[in-house]
Amino acid sequence: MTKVLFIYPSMAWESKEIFSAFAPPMGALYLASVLEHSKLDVDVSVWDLASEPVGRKEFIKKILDLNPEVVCITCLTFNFDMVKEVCEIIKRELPECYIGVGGAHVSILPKESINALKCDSIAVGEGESRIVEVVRDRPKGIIYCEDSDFNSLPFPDRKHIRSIKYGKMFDMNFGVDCTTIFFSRGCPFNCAFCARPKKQMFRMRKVSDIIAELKEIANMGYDSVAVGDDNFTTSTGYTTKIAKAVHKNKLHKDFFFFGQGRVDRDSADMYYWLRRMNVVGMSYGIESVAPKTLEFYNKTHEPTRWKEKIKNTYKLAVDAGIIINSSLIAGAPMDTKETIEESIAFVDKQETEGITLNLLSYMVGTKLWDDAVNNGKIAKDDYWTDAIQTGLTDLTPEDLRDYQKMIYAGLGWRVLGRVPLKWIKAKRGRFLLTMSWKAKQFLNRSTFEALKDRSRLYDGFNRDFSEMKRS
Ligand code: B12
Ligand code: SF4
Repeated sequence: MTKVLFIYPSMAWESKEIFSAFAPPMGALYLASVLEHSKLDVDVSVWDLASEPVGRKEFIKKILDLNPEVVCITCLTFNFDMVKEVCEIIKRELPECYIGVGGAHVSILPKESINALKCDSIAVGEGESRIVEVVRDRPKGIIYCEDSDFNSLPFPDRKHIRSIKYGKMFDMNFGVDCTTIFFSRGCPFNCAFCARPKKQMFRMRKVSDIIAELKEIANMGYDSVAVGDDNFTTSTGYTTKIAKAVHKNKLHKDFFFFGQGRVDRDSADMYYWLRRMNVVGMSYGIESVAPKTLEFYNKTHEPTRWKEKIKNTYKLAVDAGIIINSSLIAGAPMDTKETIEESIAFVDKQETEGITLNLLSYMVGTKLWDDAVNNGKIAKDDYWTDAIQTGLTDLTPEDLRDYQKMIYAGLGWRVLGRVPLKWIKAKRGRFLLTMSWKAKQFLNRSTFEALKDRSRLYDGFNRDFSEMKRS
């Protein structure tokens, strides 16, 4: 029997991040399941180190105890340094062990990654079509994978991470036992800041498979499901079909659903069914309301109609009882204090419960990063930086701190304010109340100052902007 270990590394040893135990490592769970359904005789383990962080010593002890023959690691740009160290430790402690690495970062930079990581192979793209070969034949070098046929994949094997309570943020669980499901893969849009590998096509699944997977999830005892799709509402017809099927199969009684959506998908029929499906929370990538900034981000081909789209969609979401998070980005070269404040004020006025304001990242694989490298603003080997560091914005760290204080101040009460009395007695009402109470408690005891201590996440949430210097 071949011992295979999947590792999803965190950003640093022993680090609890804002998103520790937020979502399971779905890539590893899909690949584990493909191996378990194959003819190979395998003993599979999955370590989600982002959710259950370990120290170096503990990691070495654990891996020596397990003594795997094959280790498969998921590498993103933000955990690259950890992946490198994990590879070094394994090669030193278990020289015979084969190391395969996949994930968004190595798919974007395969050659550079294989040299830097000194692993045995790098998989470019979705690994399901090649994982059996990787474990059986242990090929060396770069392996190119086909986009997976979603309808022929076994369901991801959640038993490996069943003991972890996902759905946490800021190390705080909102009283849910959550897992992730994918209804689609890929995204048909092409935002200039988006760092996913570009070749993956948008693919949908058979609705009957989705229902079967949800039934499996219900039998495992989960009470909430986050839809992991890049955009849950990309195809309104398909999403409506899923929502109807969930309702017909009474699965809306088993779960709260969450997802990420686009505001240019404002179908009243879809939102009617999302309500019946029991979707309670949606996060929307708004980025900005300023047309020039939206153009720079290539967010929409109708930037002047973006505000109207936000209004329409938020009205539908509010009527459907959905909690809304608005995700904004600050730091485009044409952003001014006025445009950022206008964006915050605009979404606030549309009854959004949460606002996340991220400082614009420049990440390898994005158009923005390519342009900035070509213009000499970023070094070719600086794979992840931000607008302030590049000097491509007039914003200062102090401005960002002010905006974030402004945003966090209102969050808890906004949620509480939206719980309609008629829901208070229902399961849904209790959930919203718990969530709002916890958010309020959290905000009482930890101000922005404390947030940054709770996390090492390198983004607008918790960055200590006052320590940043402009280059
Ligand atoms: C869920 C999610 C999160 C969650 C949880 C992460 C988790 N546990 O998976 C949270 C909220 C924590 C998160 C945070 C961030 N995320 Co995120 N996230 C995602 C998202 C939407 C889904 C991940 C997923 O489950 N994918 C589905 C599985 C099936 O795909 P996969 O993991 O890529 O695995 C496949 C292949 O890569 C390959 N593979 C993977 N490993 C291996 C190993 C071997 C050996 C082989 C053969 C193949 C292989 O096969 C797998 C099966 O097909 C992706 C977008 C996406 N669609 O992937 C972004 C994504 C991974 N995130 C991204 C970013 C930038 C971030 C943030 C930095 C955003 C921010 N500014 O705050 C933060 C980082 C903070 C942190 N410390 O974690 C980028 C990463 C880009 C990059 N170049 O690395 C992505 C691609 C989004 C994007 N469009 O830009 N994220
Ligand atoms: S940011 Fe979201 S909508 Fe834009 S291309 Fe990336 S996944 Fe698609």
